[in-house]
Amino acid sequence: MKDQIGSFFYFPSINFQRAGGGFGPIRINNGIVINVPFPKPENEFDLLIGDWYQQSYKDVRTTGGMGYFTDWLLMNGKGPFSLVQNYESFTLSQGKTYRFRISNVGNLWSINFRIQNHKMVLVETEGSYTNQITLDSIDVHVGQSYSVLVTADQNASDYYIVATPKWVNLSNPNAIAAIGVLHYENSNTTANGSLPNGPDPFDIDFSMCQARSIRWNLTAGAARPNHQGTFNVSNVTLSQTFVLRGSVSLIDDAFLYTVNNVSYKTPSTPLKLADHFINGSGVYQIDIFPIHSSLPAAINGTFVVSGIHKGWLEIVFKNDLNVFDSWHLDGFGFFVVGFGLGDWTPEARSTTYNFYDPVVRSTVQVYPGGWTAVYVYLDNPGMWNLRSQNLKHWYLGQELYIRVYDPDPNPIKERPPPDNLLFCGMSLAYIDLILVYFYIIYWRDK
Ligand SMILES: [Cu+2]
Repeated sequence: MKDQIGSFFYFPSINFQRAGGGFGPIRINNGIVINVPFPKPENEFDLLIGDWYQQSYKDVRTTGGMGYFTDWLLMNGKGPFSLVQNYESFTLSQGKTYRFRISNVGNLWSINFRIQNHKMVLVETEGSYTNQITLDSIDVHVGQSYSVLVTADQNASDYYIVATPKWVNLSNPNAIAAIGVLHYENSNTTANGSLPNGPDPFDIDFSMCQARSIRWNLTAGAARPNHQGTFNVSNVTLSQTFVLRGSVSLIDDAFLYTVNNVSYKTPSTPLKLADHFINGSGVYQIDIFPIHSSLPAAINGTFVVSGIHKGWLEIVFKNDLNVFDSWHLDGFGFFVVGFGLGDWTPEARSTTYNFYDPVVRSTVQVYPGGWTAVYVYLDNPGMWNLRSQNLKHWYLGQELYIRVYDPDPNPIKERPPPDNLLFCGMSLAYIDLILVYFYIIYWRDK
């Protein structure tokens, strides 16, 4: 937890289980010697919001979500105020300020979040303190988390807390909103009036403009004793650039999601073991897939690429799809330097990038038909997963691995495999047999 103060959530990474409700919040707090760049809130609330399949996730995963549509938005697992009795509700004292940690735990949909009659002050995203901007509403893409401060500065009453889907064609997006209630402790009035409207769900300019305004607070304290801004990208030299295009293709009669026309194929031997014991041989071949362009035709493949240890990597994510995408890299934060629509060209570095105070975060959105550029400092040796956080895209192959190799065998940097490793992959029945065998030997010798 050394470098990542802030708001996150956890979920199982296999078998589509996130869609079955397998998730929960994580709060990582500052050490007491580090100053937080805002006064201590009266209380903190976790708000996990996401789209929800009506059907069992086990049914949905048989096609990886193809042919299925999410049709609800839930707030902390609860249905909307207007339809259910057990809706989500938070109690506030008049005049006090609260921290809401909002995560999009959904499968496919980006959301817009807002609170009736209340402003929000953005303070944190996924382990970084942001410049504090005041917002009427905020877009939260799949896998992302934000902290906002909300002050109970209105008349004693109850107010709607609302999230609506973006980029979903509905005549009335409010009709399927996630709706919770902000309850003033001294209120006798139920939430009323019309739901607060968000921006047009198809207004990319609004969303991108807001995304660009979310910047790193350079003077805020970090997990380390020095402040966040002491480590930034204004003077770095790139060692590598990847240009990764997320798309979808027909491969062997099935629709699969791809990166540069490669749909990830999970090998039966874990990559890390194959790397450690047999140099990948027979399991994967490193650096055989293109990292600047796409293969001429889509294929399945175990996509593993080299990352240069302690080098700066630029990744440009391109989104071929007509939906929002979001990308996540395990093991590192993204310095989010730029967003754009249409084609990315190297000139974007001088015309569009923000080198001064890009926010550092774990998950970044890519607009439909657009691109997003990030910088990553590869100071963490390992075999790291880079993936679409959109569950359908990820499950159907939109991922790859970056192998960051450090020849120094210092176990503090990377722990060696455990001694009982060979039991991995062995069936439980077989392990039981071995135990029975030792049990018999034990009694025979007695
Ligand atoms: Cu991760």
